[in-house]
Order: sequence, then structure tokens, then C-alpha cells
Amino acid sequence: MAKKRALVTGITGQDGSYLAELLLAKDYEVFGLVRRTSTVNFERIRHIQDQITLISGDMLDQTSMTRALSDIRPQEVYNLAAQSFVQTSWTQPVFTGDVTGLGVTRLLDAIRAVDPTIRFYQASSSEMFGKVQEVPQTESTPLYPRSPYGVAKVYGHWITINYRESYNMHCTSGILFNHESPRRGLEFVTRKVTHTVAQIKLGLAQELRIGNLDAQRDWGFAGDYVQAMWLMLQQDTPDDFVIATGTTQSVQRLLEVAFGHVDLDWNKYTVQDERFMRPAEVDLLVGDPTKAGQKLGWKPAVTFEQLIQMMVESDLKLLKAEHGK
Ligand code: NAP
Ligand code: G4F
Repeated sequence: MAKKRALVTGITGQDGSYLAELLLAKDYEVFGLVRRTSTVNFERIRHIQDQITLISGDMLDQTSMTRALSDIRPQEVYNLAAQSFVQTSWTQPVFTGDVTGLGVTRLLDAIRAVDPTIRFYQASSSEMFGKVQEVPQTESTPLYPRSPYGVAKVYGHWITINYRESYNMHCTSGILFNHESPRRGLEFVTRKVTHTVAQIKLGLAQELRIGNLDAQRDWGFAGDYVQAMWLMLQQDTPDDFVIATGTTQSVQRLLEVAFGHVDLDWNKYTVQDERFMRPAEVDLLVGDPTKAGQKLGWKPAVTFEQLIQMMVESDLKLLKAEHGK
């Protein structure tokens, strides 16, 4: 039997790399849409690069998507591409709206034109809940985004539902809460903390400059969350699903666990810095993954403490290799 084909946008990102590994393990032919950059940034997929096919394309360029879909003829498309850093969305609001919001419509419309039977996954975000209207947040919690990124994701979420309802397409939206890993970008708070903690432990840095310590997030492991993405596209009926751990931790708790893992006192090394405060904050995110548990049989395996310890260990290893320690 011919292998199933999947196209992943954002394959060079954190989730794209874990999802590509999962799909390969499930014997898919995996294709990734990658944008042109002046330097190659394939670090996260280098270990599987000979097993996947990369296609040139951009979320700003619908022609490139139509061409990719016509050439590949995938059965499944996972849209993970986005300008995904919330802080940057205040300095680049129009660009964020174009890539993270309108980009979804470009891709959906390319699918509609090439093959409307393709199953589509949209990477929606808990950031859409923003100023939360209820705790915990479920699939039916009203949305109240608090950043240009959150607003763009609301657009992407609703256009996914709209294509499902207008054209009867298999369009599914995963509302994923924060998920992290050793492959997380260095600008996000978990990785910034674990990387700096490892630097301090090895004598390569003296302090950690940080923003709001009171913000609370529902943090899970990216490796667990990509399994939910795949499970969603195996359902007969497209739907929306919240993917979360159901527990929440503060940024201060993150510091305690990360510094504590290497026997350091976070208080001695941490400096609050206005530059990392946001014009509008999302104070408390905690998701209710009951529906995903019941319908997908999904549940997270890695705890918050295990996740942060895994990330600190990985950063220690990385830095020791880089600095010959
Ligand atoms: P990430 O590491 O920032 O990866 C983003 C990916 O999008 C990268 O591969 C990037 O390519 C690609 N991309 C950006 N602009 C593009 C463009 N114009 N055309 C084509 N590709 C473009 O993000 P992530 O953490 O893996 O998240 C994956 C998706 O889930 C994103 O949509 C994010 O918004 C969403 N999400 C993430 C979380 C989370 O906690 N991680 C939670 C909810 C939702 P380059 O390598 O070239 O930059
Ligand atoms: O790690 P963060 O930058 O992630 P944020 O804003 O929650 O967004 C991530 O998760 C979303 C899901 O809800 C995704 F959709 C999105 O793409 C991205 O993956 O910040 C987390 C919290 C914020 O409240 C921020 O104010 O940490 C607080 N924080 C405190 N000090 C900091 C810092 N965040 C960063 N990045 N850097 C700091 O120094």
C-alpha cells in the first residue's frame, strides 16, 4: 500500500521537528514547507533531513502553497508556521497578522482549489483566551486575545471553522496551551531560563534578566502535544480540541525548579527588567483537556518538573560541548 503523505508548514520550528519525527515513525512520507532565509536554519531537523522532503514556500505567498500541494498531493496538512513570539507581535503587528492570521486563509484556499478532501490541522493557541473569561479554559470558553499575535490566532481559528462549515472540509483546530522542550526557541521564557541557569552553573553568565514573575502558564512537553495533533486528523469528524495539562505554574515557580535542579538559589541571580514586561499581559492560563482525553484518548506524559529538568540537563550538555567543558 502507498504511504500516506503529510505536508507540515513550520517544519523547522520546535513542533514541526517533533511532528516530523512522529509521522516518520508512523511510516508517512513527510514533506516540509520552508521559507527562504539567507542562512540555513535546519538545526532541529538535521537528524532527519535525509528522510524528509523540503519544499520552498512561504505563508505570505499563496502560489507557493498551491504549487506544493499540487506537486505533493498530501492526504494531511499540518499548519504550524507562524510568527509565534508574542512580544514581537507588538513591534510587528501587521506582519504577524499577515503570516499568522491571513496565512491560514491562503493555505485553506489553496487546499480547497487543489483537493478539498485533504485533512487540515490548524495550530490554534491558548493565547486566544488572553484575559480569561473562565477558569479552566475549554473549547467553548469565549475568546479575549491580549496581543496582536492572539488576535491573529483568533482569525486563523475562525477561518478554519469557517472553511469546515462553508465547504464541508476536514478542518480541525488544536487549541494548544504552552508546550516546551530542549528545542524551544531561546526567546521563550522556559528556554531562556533553563539556558541561562546552565550558563550560570558553568560560570558563563552572572545573572538572569526577567520580566513578569507572576504570570501563570499551563506548560507541557512538545513531544506529547504533537501526538494530539496527529490523533485529531485521524478522527472521522473535524472538531476543536483543547490540549493542556490542566495544571498551572508561575514564572517564579519555573525559576525555583530550574535553579533548584542545579542547587542554586534563584533569588541571588535574578534581576527584574522592564524590557521583558508586556504592554498587555495574559495572567493565568490553565486548560481543561477533558474532551481530548475522552475523544482522542490523549493525555500528557511529562510533568512540569520533569520538563524543566530535562531542559536544564540538555542545556548543560549543549554548553559543555560548545565550550569544551
Ligand atoms: P516556532 O518554533 O516559532 O516555529 C515556527 C515555524 O514557522 C518555523 O518553522 C518558521 O520558520 C515558520 N515560519 C514563520 N514564518 C513563516 C512564513 N512566513 N512562511 C513559512 N514558514 C514560516 O513555533 P512552535 O513553538 O513550533 O509552534 C508551532 C505552531 O504552534 C505555531 O503556529 C505557534 O504559533 C503555535 N502554538 C505554539 C504553542 C507553543 O507553546 N509552542 C502553543 C500554541 C500554539 P523559520 O525556521 O524559517 O523561522
Ligand atoms: O514563554 P513566553 O514568551 O510564551 P507566551 O507568551 O505564553 O507564548 C507562547 O505560548 C503561546 C500559547 O499560549 C503560543 F501560542 C505562543 O506561540 C508561544 O509559544 O511567555 C510566557 C510568560 C508571559 O506571561 C511573559 O510575560 O512568561 C512571561 N515572562 C516573564 N519574563 C517572560 C519573561 N517571557 C519571555 N519570553 N521572556 C522573559 O524574560
